[in-house]
Amino acid sequence: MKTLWQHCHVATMAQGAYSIIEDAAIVTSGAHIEWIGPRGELPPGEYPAVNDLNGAWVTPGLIDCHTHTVFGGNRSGEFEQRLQGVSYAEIAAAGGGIASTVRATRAASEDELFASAAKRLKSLMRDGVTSIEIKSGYGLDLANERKMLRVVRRLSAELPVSVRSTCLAAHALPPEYTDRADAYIDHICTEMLPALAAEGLVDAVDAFCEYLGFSPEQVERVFVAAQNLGLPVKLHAEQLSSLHGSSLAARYHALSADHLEFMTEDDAIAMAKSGTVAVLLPGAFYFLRETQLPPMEALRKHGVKIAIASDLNPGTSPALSLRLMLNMACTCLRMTPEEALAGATIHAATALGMAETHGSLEAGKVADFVAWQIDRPADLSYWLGGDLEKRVVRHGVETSV
Ligand code: DI6
Ligand code: FE
Repeated sequence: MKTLWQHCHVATMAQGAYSIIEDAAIVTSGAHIEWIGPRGELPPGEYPAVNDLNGAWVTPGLIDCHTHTVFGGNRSGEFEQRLQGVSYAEIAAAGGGIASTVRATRAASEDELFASAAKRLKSLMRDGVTSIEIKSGYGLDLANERKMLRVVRRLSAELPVSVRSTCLAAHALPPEYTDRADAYIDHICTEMLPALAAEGLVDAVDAFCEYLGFSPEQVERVFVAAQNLGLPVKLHAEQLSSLHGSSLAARYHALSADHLEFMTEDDAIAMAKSGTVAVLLPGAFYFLRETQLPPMEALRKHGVKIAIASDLNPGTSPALSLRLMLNMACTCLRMTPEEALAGATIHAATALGMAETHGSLEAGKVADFVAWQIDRPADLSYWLGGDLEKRVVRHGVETSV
């Protein structure tokens, strides 16, 4: 059915800029945008349904392109301990840190993981998110990675949001493989990835390239295995040190390299050449009180597309609002509100390999958009969280969570 949406202004985000249409009209047909432009140029025709958007600013539905939404337990107790002076090393030695989330995730049933993840996902959705990426990586064995990825698929089936699943089995070394990282990588490449891919649970493959995680050589083996299965790759790179994981990601035409505080200009050049998106994660930057900024000028100079995501995870970014991340992108990473919004729409779509259909408001694309009762697009990165008045349309249909 054809629907007309009018009495609005639109920031289409085409080509990564606001690309504003004032006094706009949008015609949707089923799940797609059939026409979008100035209302005065609306093609004559029958519009069986007409929606008055009351002067709203319409943007593409927000896209959170890097999250770890599914996990057991949480680490607010460790947060409190750290602020009382207990060091991260002491917490880790007592079995805390990522190992505690792995234990809690393994102990949780699929239903329990679904219930807790759905609450977090709904919080992001109430903030205008219509597409999201969710990683595994707290199971670290076949059965538990499968359990996490099944929860990801179920979230997609049961909530009005498009979900991409990423297998992050190479996130940390499971206790069964202490001091045997290469053997764990073998297990990922020969057993886990082929099985999970065959079950249709994996849209992309990620790894944690860091001295605390896996070496570039180990990551490369995971990338080769992913490519043999026809799966695109992405990478956690240069978060804590410079191992040139982002250049490695570029060599494998990764969809994105993420974090990137310690990347070099040469890494930026390699990413620009391969079209690999730089996903910056201001929540983790803030929560870890990081002081090393990603090389913003090098990224801009070489034309690397920059996306912004929540990195929602229990250890380093317990972030339940993508709009708050836009604010942090501006205040902490010195981005402009326009760059930040492009980072959570069109460039986030590119980071998920879905920019053909999502991320900007153009004829032919999927009709996922948010009509915000705001004064101007910069409001989206100006307000610190809160619940902005809005209407959310997904696949051409108004939704609520
Ligand atoms: N980088 C991070 O910041 C998170 N994972 C990663 O690869 C941390 C995950 C955690 O601490 O639970
Ligand atoms: Fe992450």
